[in-house]
Amino acid sequence: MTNAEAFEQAANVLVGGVDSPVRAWKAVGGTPRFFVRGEGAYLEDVEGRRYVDYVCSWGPMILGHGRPEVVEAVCETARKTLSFGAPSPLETELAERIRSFFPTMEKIRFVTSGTEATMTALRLARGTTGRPLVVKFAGCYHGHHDGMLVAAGSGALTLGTPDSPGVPEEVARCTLVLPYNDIEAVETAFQKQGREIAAVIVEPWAGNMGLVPPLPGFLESLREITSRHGALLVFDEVITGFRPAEGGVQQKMGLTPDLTCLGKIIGGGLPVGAVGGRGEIMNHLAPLGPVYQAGTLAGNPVAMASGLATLEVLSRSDLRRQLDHQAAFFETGLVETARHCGIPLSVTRLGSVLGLFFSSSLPRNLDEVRATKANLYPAFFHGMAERGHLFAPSAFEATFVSLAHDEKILRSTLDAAREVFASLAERRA
Ligand code: KE4
Repeated sequence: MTNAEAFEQAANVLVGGVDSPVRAWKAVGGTPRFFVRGEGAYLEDVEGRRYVDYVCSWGPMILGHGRPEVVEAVCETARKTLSFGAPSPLETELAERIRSFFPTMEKIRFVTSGTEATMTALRLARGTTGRPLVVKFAGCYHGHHDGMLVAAGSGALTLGTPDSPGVPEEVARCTLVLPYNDIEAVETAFQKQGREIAAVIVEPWAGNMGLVPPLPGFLESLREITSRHGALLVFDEVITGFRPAEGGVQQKMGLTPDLTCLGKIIGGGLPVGAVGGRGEIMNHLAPLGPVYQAGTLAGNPVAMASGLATLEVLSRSDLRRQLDHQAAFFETGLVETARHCGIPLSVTRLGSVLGLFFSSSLPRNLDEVRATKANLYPAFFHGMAERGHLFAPSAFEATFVSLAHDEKILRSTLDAAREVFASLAERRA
C-alpha cells in the first residue's frame, strides 16, 4: 500500500483522512505519510520508508519511540488492566511525582487531553472567582474548547469573536484576545475590565506559533497584574512542562502560577492531561466542591504507567544533560547551516523544543511570526521529507528533539538541511 492509497482509503471514512487537522498536511501540501512503526528517532511509513521524526507526536515522545522502560511498563500494566473506572494507586503515584517537580500543583486532577486540562482550569477560575471573562494571547493554543477558539476582536481590547463556526458569539465574548508579550495591553484590559476577568491563560513559551519566548518581565508582570486584580494566572505548560527543566518554565524562572495545565510528556504517548494548583482553588472541583468535571478514562492506569516510566527516565540527570546537549548542537547547526547558505533563519530553543523562523530577527508575537518568510517553509518541509527528515507539516508548530536523536542522526539532518537551504537560496537568487 502507498501513502496515497492509505490516505484515499482513510478519507473515505475519517474526515479529511485524519483525526487531527494538522496531520493532513494542508499547510504544506502533498500527501501525508501513514506510519506503521516508530523506533528511537525514526518513523516508518506504509511504504517502508524511514524518517527521522522531529514531530515526536507533538511533544510526548521526548524519549523517542519504543523506549524499552516505557513499553515494558505499559505491557506489564496492561496485563493487569486496561481500565478500572475506579481509583488506582498509579494515579496517586504519578500525581505525587508531578507535584515533586511542580510544587505549585498542590492538588491535581488528571484528564485525558491538554484541551480538557485547560477547559477545566478556566471553568475552575470562573467558578472560584465568579467572574465571566478570561484573557488569552493571539497565537497561543490551549486546545479546542469553545472559549479558546476565539480571534481577537476588531480592536485589541474588544471582546473576542468566534474563530470557528459552532462557537456561539456569547461564548466568544467572554474571551479577550491580546497580543503575546504586550504587557501594556494586559494592564489596559485590567484597568477597563479587571473586575470581570477570572483568569489569564498563557503558554509561558508560546509553542503554537513556532516557539516564541516571553520578553523579559512579561510573565513576571502577568503575575503581578493578575494578583493585584484578584484574577488567576494559568500556565499552560502542555508543551513546556518537563522541557527546559523537570519543573517546566515556572521552575526555570521561579514563577508561581495559580493553576498549571500539563499534557503530552506526562502520558509518554498515551492520552493524559492534568490540571493542578493550590488546594484552596482545586478543592472547588467535584466531588469536594461545586465545579463539575469528570472523565471515563481519566487517570487510566496504563497511561499512568506510561507517564511514570517516562518521567523516571527523564529524571536521570545524565540523560537530561545529554538531551539538552543534543538539542543545543542541533540549534547551532541549523543556524550555521542556514547562514552558510545565505538563508535567513532564526531559531529559538527551550530545552529540547525548538522554533524555526525564516527571518533574520526573532518574532515576539503572532503578527511578527506572520511577517516572517513562512512561505519558504513548505519547500523546506518537502525538501527535508524527501531526504528522510520529517518536520512539523506547518510553519506554526514547534520542532521536537528526543533523547533518541543522537549526534550522528542530527548531523544527517543538518547535511540534508544544507542541501535544502542551498536549493532555497538558488530559488531566491
Ligand atoms: P490536546 O487536547 O491536543 O492534548 O492538547 C491541547 C493543547 C493545549 N495546550 C498547548 C500548549 C498545546 O500545544 C496543545 C496541543 N498542541 C497541538 C500541537 N501544537 C497538538 C497537535 C494537534 O492538534 O494535532
